[in-house]
Amino acid sequence: MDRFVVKRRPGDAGGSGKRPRPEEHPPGQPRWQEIRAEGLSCDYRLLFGKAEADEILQQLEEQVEYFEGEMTKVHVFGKWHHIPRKQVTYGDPELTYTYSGVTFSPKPWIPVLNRIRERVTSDTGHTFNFVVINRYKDGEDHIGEHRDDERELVPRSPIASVSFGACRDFVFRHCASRGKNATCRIKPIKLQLAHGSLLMMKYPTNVYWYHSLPPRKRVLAPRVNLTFRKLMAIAKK
Ligand SMILES: O=C(O)CCC(=O)C(=O)O
Repeated sequence: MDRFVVKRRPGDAGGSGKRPRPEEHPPGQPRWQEIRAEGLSCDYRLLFGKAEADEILQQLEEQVEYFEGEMTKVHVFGKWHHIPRKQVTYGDPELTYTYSGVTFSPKPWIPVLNRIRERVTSDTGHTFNFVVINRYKDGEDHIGEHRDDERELVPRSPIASVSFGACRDFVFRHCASRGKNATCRIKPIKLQLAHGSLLMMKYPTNVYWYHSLPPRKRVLAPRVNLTFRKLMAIAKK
């Protein structure tokens, strides 16, 4: 079994303590950290310097309008639950996204989201037509283990996850190593997603690995995460 491999310099992004910002990268050093394990392929980097990330977070806090009412519930194992965070989707008008029993229609793109989306595209070469935004008011807010494997996703397209605000743990768990019926013991992979960072989750990560953002009681500051996706328009039933 391949072990988790991160190609990075000691003390580089994702850990605690002082992290170098993108503009501080010495020439010749790779800007991307490659995260590899069996069936997992992700790349991580700081995308925005601190000043720009601060400015974008402020704009997101002022301009993003989160879902309310029925749209804040999900249907899991036959029961409706309030999600322990705020959520909203923005994107191209003809698209919808069905997640945990609820179909989400996107709000129209706003300039701050286009700014982030364009930066991701210019940095990675990938285009996106939809974004799911999650806001965690503090460390009590979280998202449970899941895979992003909805049928609307363009097959094999990557998901670009951009984070602002509090640095939070992000955990990958292999599907064969979950719960009582685990058939093997592949170690979970824990990352820390920093302010202004980009995590590219590439094929086949979401086939084999679940991910979550667990509660962290000691985190007091808010965090906003945007997962940019490439969706296909699905005919309505
Ligand atoms: O907040 C995060 O980093 C994770 C978000 C997530 O898992 C999702 O949008 O599917």
